[in-house]
Amino acid sequence: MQAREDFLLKAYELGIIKFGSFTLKSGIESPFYVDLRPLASSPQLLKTLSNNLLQLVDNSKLELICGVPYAALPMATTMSLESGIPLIIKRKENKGYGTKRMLEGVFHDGQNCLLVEDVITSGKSLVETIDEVEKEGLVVTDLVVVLDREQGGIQRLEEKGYNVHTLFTINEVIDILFKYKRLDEGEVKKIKDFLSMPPQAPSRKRTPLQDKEVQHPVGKNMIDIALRKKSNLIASADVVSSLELINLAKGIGDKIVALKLHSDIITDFSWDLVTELRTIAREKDFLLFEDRKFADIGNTQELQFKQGVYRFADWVDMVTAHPIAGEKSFDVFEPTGVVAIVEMSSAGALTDDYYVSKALNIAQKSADVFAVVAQRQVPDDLLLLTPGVNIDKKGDSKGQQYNTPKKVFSEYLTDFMIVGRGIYKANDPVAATEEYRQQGWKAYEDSLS
Ligand code: 6AU
Repeated sequence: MQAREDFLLKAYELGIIKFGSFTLKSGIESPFYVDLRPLASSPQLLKTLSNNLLQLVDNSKLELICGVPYAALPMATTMSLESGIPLIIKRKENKGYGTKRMLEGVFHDGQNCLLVEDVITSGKSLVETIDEVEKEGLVVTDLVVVLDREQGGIQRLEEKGYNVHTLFTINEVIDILFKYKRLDEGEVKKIKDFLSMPPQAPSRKRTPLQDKEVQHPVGKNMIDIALRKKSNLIASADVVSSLELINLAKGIGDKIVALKLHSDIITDFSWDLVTELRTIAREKDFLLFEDRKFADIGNTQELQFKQGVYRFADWVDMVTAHPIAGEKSFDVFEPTGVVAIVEMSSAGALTDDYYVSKALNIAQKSADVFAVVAQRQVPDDLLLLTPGVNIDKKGDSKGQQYNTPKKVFSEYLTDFMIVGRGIYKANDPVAATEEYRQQGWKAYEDSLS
């Protein structure tokens, strides 16, 4: 066996490439998913890889090495240690204080810097990185890349005059894995068919709410309310007293589809509150949505849902739950509708493409899940609920990230937006609710054509 093949098989055992069905950030369904970060867990493989990458270029002209964050950072560090060429570190974001530099380390204008990247797809993000490095006065002539997904990235960079050296192409990887029986013929065909077609984003056409194939009664009810009220707004009532909650529910109830609660933040939670909320919900025609984000094994979730102080099972129409504990953990909520959290809105959330694909698979298999919370287009048999929506703000100081109603309805094809502080912190929450209702419904209608 060649050294390259040996390296690849060992890396494969570490889990750097997975086969199945993965929804990428672009919305494209890919039969494989590559993540080279596990390589850092094997010092020996990392060293072998780094030496192989060094051999791809003429080291004599190189003065600096820089890895594109994050997967390539350990590779670049190892290459620096092995070759004696100094490392510089590129930030992902400007830290906003101090030196405000995008590059850290000792360097001066005109030095030649080798860029290291794990995977190249379209090459777009590498072009941006090169730009940032060049803006700091460095010269980039060469790049080394571990895996080329063969989707036009190399050509894009070569057209701009850069030399790109790659260790493997995805087709080579598939051939080697087939040769050593890690993949069967059917899998290879599926992947090669995918690779030979130009990558295509899924249909951007939205299914109107009345045509959605949602089976769950709570999901159907949500759609009916939305059409009756011309509203796709879920208000997140993250207030901490019963009085505030009741006043909010009475004031905005006729403009919303659901009132989302975090019962455990209400200091004076009581059964009187529950009774009053149910009465207002009936009068104003909205659903009660507990955002409990269950995340435990089925048995514990069942106790948390049916027992304790809140006894959600007795009074809420819908609840959120993480699919982290697997499909069976959802079996305890019936007849309450379940909204699976498959992707979070906050910066640095662990819900990457791989997690989202697996979470969507679980959500689609469960009869009790009728909707998901996510920041991307999802399969049409699920309703998409998107939080992180605010007309005036881009985010908060604790990681929340906001989009506008227009963006979530036109780009993610969201069915319902969730708005918290944009409403309950507004000077006039009733007027703010009306503004969000109008903007949300218009953005939805515009996205139908
Ligand atoms: O508009 P905000 O930022 O004031 O509030 C957003 C609401 C909060 C969060 O707990 C919730 O939406 N949320 C969720 C949900 C609904 O599950 C998931 C998520 O990824 N981000 C998020 O903000 O009550």
